[in-house]
Amino acid sequence: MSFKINKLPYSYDSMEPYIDKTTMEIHYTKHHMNYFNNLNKTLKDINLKHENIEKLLENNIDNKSIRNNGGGFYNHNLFWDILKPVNSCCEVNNISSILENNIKINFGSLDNFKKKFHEFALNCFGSGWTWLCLTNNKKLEISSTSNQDNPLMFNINSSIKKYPILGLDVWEHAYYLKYQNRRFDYINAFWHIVDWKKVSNKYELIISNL
Ligand code: MN3
Repeated sequence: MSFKINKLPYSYDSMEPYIDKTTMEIHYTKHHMNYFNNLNKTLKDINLKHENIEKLLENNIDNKSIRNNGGGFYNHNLFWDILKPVNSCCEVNNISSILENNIKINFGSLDNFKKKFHEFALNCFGSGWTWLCLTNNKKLEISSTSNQDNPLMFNINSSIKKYPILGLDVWEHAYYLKYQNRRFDYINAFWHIVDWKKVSNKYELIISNL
């Protein structure tokens, strides 16, 4: 059984001016597609059956191709999912009070959370991702991972399990055409296109299963 790829639910130019059309198009049709194809090829080659992408990543960290390509496939799916087109209506994209309350408990305020997340994203050395995760003890944690790793991959060896609800791609391919070396500006731009409703839905789904 192979994974299916979702079409982007918006056009490549719908994140303008925060993420440019060419970057979105190359990012989705080349980078994401490559991870997707390589993941399915690997699963076919080793004849591996799997339940879902999360379990696959949690249980196969020692397989380099699953780690890199499965990670890339999962990470980008999450990233596309939590972005909203610039011209979409604002109120439907609002954060839920239940998530905002937990952010206040863990970070003091939504603004403080964004500042702290920004620091992590800026200081993520080389290529990687910065995450907001819900933990199995119902806390919210910010972390960064290298390459196409994500926090799910480290759950199996940890008593604290982390489940991503928000992720930012800080590989240069995600921003270089428009921002060149200015990752700082790219991170600031990101907040304009986060779909907080989607992030809230992920939060609520995960917490209801803890
Ligand atoms: Mn990417």
